[in-house]
Amino acid sequence: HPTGLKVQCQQKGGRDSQAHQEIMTSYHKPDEKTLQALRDIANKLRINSIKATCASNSGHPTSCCSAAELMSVLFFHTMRYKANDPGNQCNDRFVLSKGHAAPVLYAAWAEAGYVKESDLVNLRKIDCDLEGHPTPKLAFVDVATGSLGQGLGASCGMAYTGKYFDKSSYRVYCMLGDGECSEGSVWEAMAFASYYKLDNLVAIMDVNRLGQSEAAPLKHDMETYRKRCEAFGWNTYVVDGHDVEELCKAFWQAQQVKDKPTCIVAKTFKGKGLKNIEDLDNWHGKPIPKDRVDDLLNDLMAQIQVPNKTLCPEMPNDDTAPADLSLISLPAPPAYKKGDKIATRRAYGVALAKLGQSSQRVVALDGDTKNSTFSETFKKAFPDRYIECFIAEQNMVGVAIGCATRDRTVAFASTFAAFFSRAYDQIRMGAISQSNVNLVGSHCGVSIGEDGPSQMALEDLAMFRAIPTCTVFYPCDGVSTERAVELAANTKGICFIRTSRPDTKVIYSPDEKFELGVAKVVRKSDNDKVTVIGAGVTLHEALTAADILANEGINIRVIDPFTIKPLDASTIVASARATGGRIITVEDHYKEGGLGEAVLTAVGEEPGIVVTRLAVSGVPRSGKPQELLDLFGISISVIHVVGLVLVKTV
Ligand SMILES: Cc1ncc(C[n+]2csc(CCOP(=O)(O)OP(=O)(O)O)c2C)c(N)n1
Ligand SMILES: *[C@@H]1O[C@H](CO)[C@@H](O)[C@H](O)[C@H]1NC(C)=O
Ligand SMILES: *[C@@H]1O[C@H](CO)[C@@H](O)[C@H](O)[C@H]1NC(C)=O
Repeated sequence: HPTGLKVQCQQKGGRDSQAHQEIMTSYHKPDEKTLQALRDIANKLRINSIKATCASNSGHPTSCCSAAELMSVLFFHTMRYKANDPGNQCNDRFVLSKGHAAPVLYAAWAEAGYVKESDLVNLRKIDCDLEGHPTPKLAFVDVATGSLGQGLGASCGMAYTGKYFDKSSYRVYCMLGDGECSEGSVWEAMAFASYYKLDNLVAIMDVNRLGQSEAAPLKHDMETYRKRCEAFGWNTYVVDGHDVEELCKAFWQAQQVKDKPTCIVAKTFKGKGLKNIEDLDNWHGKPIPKDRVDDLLNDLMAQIQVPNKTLCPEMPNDDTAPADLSLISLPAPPAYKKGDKIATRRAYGVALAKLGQSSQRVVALDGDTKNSTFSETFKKAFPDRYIECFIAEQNMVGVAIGCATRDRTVAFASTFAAFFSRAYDQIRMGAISQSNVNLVGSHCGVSIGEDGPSQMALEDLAMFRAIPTCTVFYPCDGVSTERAVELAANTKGICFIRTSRPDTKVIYSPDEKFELGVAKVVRKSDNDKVTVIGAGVTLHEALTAADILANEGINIRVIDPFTIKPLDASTIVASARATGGRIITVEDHYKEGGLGEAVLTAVGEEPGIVVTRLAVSGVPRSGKPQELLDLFGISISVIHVVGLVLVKTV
């Protein structure tokens, strides 16, 4: 809904219009009136950024001012988009990676007519979606930014999707700060973009010399920026970031370049246009003091030559159809028989390849572990829908989130579950971004065996449980894995699927139905003495322990939670009540934040239930999987003994 269309401007036709074709073949300098209008808009953006941050008495006006000409030229000369439909799939994308400059983004959308200009002063207020940093609560924001270093990875995902999946003409623009460029994730994305020849991607580095507490390391050393960008395979232009004509030309040139992404390295000044503030230390994140604001606003207004002139962005090509992501289901039920043995990681690959048959929009990513996670099964079936991200997990998660924006794809990114920990900031931001990305972590726990603790995920359940939008699947066999993958494809928010390395027995029949938050009671009698809750490999340990105990005349109940979040509290509580209030949890994860703590939370307000937790404690080591399960107290024998003790002590 266009909230603030102030001066209705008539947007012109798309890129393939005849007038535009002519422009495309050779560069024409914009006429002086247009250039002046772009300068004027830049100053209007400054004015509105200052007014908004003064009204909220917080925010980053000087970070906005360095980017004002860049934003003006991008939004009112270079980018093609429907100003009254910012989320349209045909539009060029813009990612403000330096998210703290949000006020200048909001001011640009006010200038474009989408945001009401009078709303800008509600910046950062509890009842206004113009938050301190951009989030997709706003239709013109695809990914949340503000944790620096993440915008370019997501932009790579959008550009990859535009070029290779949508095969459309929309382009992706990403603005970074120079301080931000110390983040390694920026350079992971730089390497990815050139490797995949993302010529529809433009990065803009706003090199205003300063960071937060001091200057950025390279200051205004533009040649070093150029060399770094070129070394990473980018077409690079070093420009004066306050010269609108130079910017128009550089962005135009970027559109002509084939097979390379372009980086515009813009030399700017922080606080540009603000007397006694411009290019000075100690102004990061500070609103303009009240006693100086009128003077500074007057200075800026005096620069504006044609106050009421608006420029209309050009319309995009209508060459991107909406994608249908509704109900993606397995083309056939799981093909496993009870008693078959298959690792859940291997079943993941089979499941994803099957889903790929159902929808062209299912895509997979991996970080050079595809023959361990079995995403290679999908790659073999659909090579064009597989993105190798190499060993750069932060970037892989960012790219996957980018691929999933605007509902263009259903993305599944896999690696060893342990290595998602280094992308935790991207995952956390993915929740703020309302991302529907699916993450699949193999090689969980000590049951991976010989490779040792560096490869074992023992924190991942805690990590993903803490993500507010996240569903956590922990399947135990081939059938439940296949259903987990199918459910994840259709579940909003972030989904995490935890898969295991060892082969495990298939315990469900192919027609078994699975739902989020619905546990399976897999072993039950009328006189069960204890409820044991296991998941993945430990569910199978629990089942064998149940057999042994049954031979000794003691029946126990065994529960497979299927999803750890949401957790089926009612089944757990009912089972505990039926088994004398006794629960044993057993998990291949550290004690903190895993299955046991999830169960404790579920029964926390229930009187008379006692939870005994078996989990990995301390740093593990190499060994055989079964030896490690024994050593860390999560194997059959330990469940057996603890079960006996609990029953005998009553
Ligand atoms: C990952 C991360 N670390 C630290 C911060 C805190 N922070 C916000 S802005 C900023 C300085 C950014 O400098 P630069 O990228 O040059 O942007 P500028 O404001 O100068 O345009 C810092 C350190 C953050 N937001 N994210
Ligand atoms: C033009 O802009 C000025 C200054 O912002 C404003 O006072 C005036 O009302 C505007 N005129 C029109 C016709 O919109
Ligand atoms: C993965 O593939 C490589 C190359 O074919 C091979 O050397 C390696 O052993 C494989 N790894 C696994 C875990 O299968």
